[in-house]
Amino acid sequence: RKINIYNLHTHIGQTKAGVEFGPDYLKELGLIGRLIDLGYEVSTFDLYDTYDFNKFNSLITMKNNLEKILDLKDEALQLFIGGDHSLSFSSLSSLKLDENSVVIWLDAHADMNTVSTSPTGSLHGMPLAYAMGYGEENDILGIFDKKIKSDNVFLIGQRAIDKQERALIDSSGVHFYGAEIIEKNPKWLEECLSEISTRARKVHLSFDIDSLDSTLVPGTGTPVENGLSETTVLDFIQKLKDRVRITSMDFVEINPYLDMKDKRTGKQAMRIIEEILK
Ligand code: DIR
Ligand code: MN
Ligand code: MN
Ligand code: MN
Repeated sequence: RKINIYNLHTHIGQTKAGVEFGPDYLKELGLIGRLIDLGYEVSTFDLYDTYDFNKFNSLITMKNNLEKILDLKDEALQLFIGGDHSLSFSSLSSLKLDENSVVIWLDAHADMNTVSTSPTGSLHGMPLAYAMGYGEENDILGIFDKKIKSDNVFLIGQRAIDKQERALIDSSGVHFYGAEIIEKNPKWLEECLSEISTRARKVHLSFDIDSLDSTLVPGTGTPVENGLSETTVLDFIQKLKDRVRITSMDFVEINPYLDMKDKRTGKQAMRIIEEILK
């Protein structure tokens, strides 16, 4: 088994210092050793945001640099560790996902704003909209020469959605399993998994650590209450793996500067990533 780890030390997608050290934090918590124990042959690559004074240019530089090193030969699992969620502009566009790929967005947020709808201007709140072809042609939309079909997109765990994101969720046709649906409808999991597995055998999992409840992951830039439990996430992952193959994954928004007290978020992240990769 091979795994390529791309440590994308992004931070320009949001405002809090420290998230760019997420990959170093997981390394310190023993990630590489665990992967070797699990039988992986591990390659790692590191890329950093440029200080371009123009965030769009920095995004484009990251994407171009990733494309130069991304090794899509052989059957290696591609793991993109952040950094903030703006790294998905690079991962999703470089992977050249096609009609037969499903994208799962596990996140407290929908990340479906565009430059013109975003209330904050934060790029980490936008990658999914652009990946599906929303946004303006002359801005960062140019990053995606291939768009992802909204009917192949599954949002899971959301509970902090901006007004215009809500409208786009409804009009775009993405599959929506927000935190409230998960809590109230025990049938969500079976329904969601069968929808996923009828669409594709290969899955890109975009995992924002803030999908978990804020008490479990205080060390993230925008923690949100009423979130998913560890059991819900692990159960979903185990059953997902029974049905499809996770071929690529983003693992984002772990901020060690916000996790100094007891390393709770880092340890939680390690338990989840091990479960996904074992
Ligand atoms: C919010 C927050 N929807 C925004 N997004 C976050 O700024 O667009 N995404 N935190 O992870
Ligand atoms: Mn996110
Ligand atoms: Mn989020
Ligand atoms: Mn549909």
